[in-house]
Amino acid sequence: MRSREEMLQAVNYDESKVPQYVIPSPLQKADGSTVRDAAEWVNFQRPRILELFRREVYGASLPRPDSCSFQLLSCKSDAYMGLATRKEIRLRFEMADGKTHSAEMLLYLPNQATAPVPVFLGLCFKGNHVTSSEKDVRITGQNYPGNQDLGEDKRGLQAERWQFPEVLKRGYAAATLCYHDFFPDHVDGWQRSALSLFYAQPDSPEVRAKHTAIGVWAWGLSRALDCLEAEPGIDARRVAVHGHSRLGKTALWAGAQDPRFRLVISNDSGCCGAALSKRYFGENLEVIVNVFPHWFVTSFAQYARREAELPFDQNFLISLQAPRAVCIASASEDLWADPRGEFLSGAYAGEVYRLFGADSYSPTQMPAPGGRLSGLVSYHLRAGKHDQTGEDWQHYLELADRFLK
Ligand code: GTR
Repeated sequence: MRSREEMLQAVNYDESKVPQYVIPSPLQKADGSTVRDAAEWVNFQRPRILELFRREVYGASLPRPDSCSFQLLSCKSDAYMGLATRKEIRLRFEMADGKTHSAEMLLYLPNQATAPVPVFLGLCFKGNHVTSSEKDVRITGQNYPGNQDLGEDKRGLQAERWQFPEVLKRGYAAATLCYHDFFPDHVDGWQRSALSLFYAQPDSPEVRAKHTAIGVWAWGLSRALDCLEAEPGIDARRVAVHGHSRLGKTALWAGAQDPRFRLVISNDSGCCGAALSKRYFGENLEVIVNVFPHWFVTSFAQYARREAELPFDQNFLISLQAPRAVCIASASEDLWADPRGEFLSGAYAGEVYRLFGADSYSPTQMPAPGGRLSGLVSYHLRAGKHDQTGEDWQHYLELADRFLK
């Protein structure tokens, strides 16, 4: 095995060194024939591709726990100077044998609403208190042992990434939970993860072969949606799921498994998110499976440095969102995430959208920095670095106005 330094030195940032590659078609069936229509896609091919990703990449889907309860921890009717009502809700999961696990949601509902509203749901990195500029949000994310990053002094640090006041003014609710609540993002996070509901030994080779952190985070998004369905102020048929970077990968996997998500947003999700693996540009499979082994089923490591042998690529993951709206966002300086590879997977998902009478953009239409392509499959390239900013949100809100209202 190569050392980490050798692996990082081998990372390719040169477009002229992208290998010749063939992008597999999600429409091609195992017998070599091609899916002909939307019914065959929905009933035959889509379930097979989902199963492929479960087995090869993100792990088995988890069921609902035996019971879930939603406990209101706080309610503030004049959040953001009267713009919103803020709720903090504990999601408590319980199994018949008594095992429990919980997570905490931060939810803002726009006060101007006269009817149930659509909602943006996303997991956050450092705790709910880091997403909001309000100083009295409960500190969450402490399920990540020893993380000094999650304290009082980090309040509001990533509020820019969430744009709550703007989202609320536009008539949307916004919800978040910390991803560590579901699976602490660490190679040894298994024991404290929600997998403990389902397994006596979550940290065993058998469980690692079958489940992943990304899978558990995606499960958490679906459980959060269960909670939003119980919330009278929310119209749970109009939900956007979004995520940045590793949580963008997670949003795509959540959208693939749970069709209740009507708009699926991937921000700078990169390798094993929206980016095509076979381009071997920026982060590659060798790096990602070695640095983040808990994100993938154990056997996925077999494709490290063997991207050409993958029987699928990430255009399949985008295709699993069809015919719902999907937005792929890149940042021009975020070469680690391969903006062109992220763009192309959306283009190559077009053949599945076409079965539904929709379409994507073409592979030749890559916009310059600052440009956007807006449709059922949409893409934008923000000028700048790996991040999620107000500019990204302008496109998300425009798409939500179109597809969720
Ligand atoms: C990086 C990782 C990326 C991306 C990113 C993030 O270290 O290599 O795939 O997930 O972290 O989540 O910020």
